[in-house]
Amino acid sequence: MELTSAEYQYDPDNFEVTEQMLADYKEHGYIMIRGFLDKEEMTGVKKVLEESEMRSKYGYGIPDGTGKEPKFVIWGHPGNDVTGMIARSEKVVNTSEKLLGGEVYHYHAKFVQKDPRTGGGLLWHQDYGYWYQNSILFPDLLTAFIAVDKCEKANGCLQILRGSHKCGRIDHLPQGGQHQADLDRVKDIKGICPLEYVEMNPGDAIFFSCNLLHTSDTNSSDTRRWVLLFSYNLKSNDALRPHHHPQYTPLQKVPNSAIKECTNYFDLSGKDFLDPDIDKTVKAHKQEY
Ligand SMILES: O=C(O)CCC(=O)C(=O)O
Repeated sequence: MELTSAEYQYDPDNFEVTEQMLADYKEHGYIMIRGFLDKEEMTGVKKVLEESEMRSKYGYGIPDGTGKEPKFVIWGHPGNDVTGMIARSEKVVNTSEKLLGGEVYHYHAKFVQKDPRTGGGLLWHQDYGYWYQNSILFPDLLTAFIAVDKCEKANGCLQILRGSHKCGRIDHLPQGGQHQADLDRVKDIKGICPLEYVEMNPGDAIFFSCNLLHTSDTNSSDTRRWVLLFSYNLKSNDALRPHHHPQYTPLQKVPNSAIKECTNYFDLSGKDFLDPDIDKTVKAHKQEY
């Protein structure tokens, strides 16, 4: 895939957030880092997702209002399995700290599964559109969205409105089990902020602002689309009140090498999986995975 502006290639021997990356994040609301996780790292991630009890025990759908639903697993703390090492790795955490400008904590992580042909979509939204309800006062959060599978138009890749984070938080209304941004407003913003289909290879990562408008379509292809999202909040922006995601908890950072060294694929203790019944911001559909 060709690199465009706000896109970078990960170099394991020499990676740092540059002034240009910071400027791109500020201007466009995201930066894309191709090859952020390599094949060996992704093999460990896939082993957790494919072989542990995570999906069968903690997964549920969140309907998109069209009769379809993407499936989710959401957890509060990183834990010590391979996905936890990624969440705590210097490359993910330091990048988030540089982009947000201070110490961050792990707000929560998500696994999103869109099954071939049946997987539902994500409605247009800003993450801060609903995180706002959790007594978080400033939009000082971001998400590192990592492709587990190849993400293309046909299987419902991420779509963003470049630069839309600058509009500030816009109104959201419940739709299906999700929250949807005011579509008249989204239409107006689309006239100014270009729509981009964010096609990704496994291991690519996009770091995006919690006010960036984004969506993704249903999966109309024969291939699955799995992704991982790690969200971080500034310590200084801690939620004022306890809610269904963690408040400030110091992150135990690990060196990047810990991702490959980790052989824990099955002990998911310490992750604090979210029971969707206590999540006041979505309506989940519990089902057999
Ligand atoms: O999986 C996707 O395409 C987007 C996920 C997302 O936007 C979310 O979970 O808030």
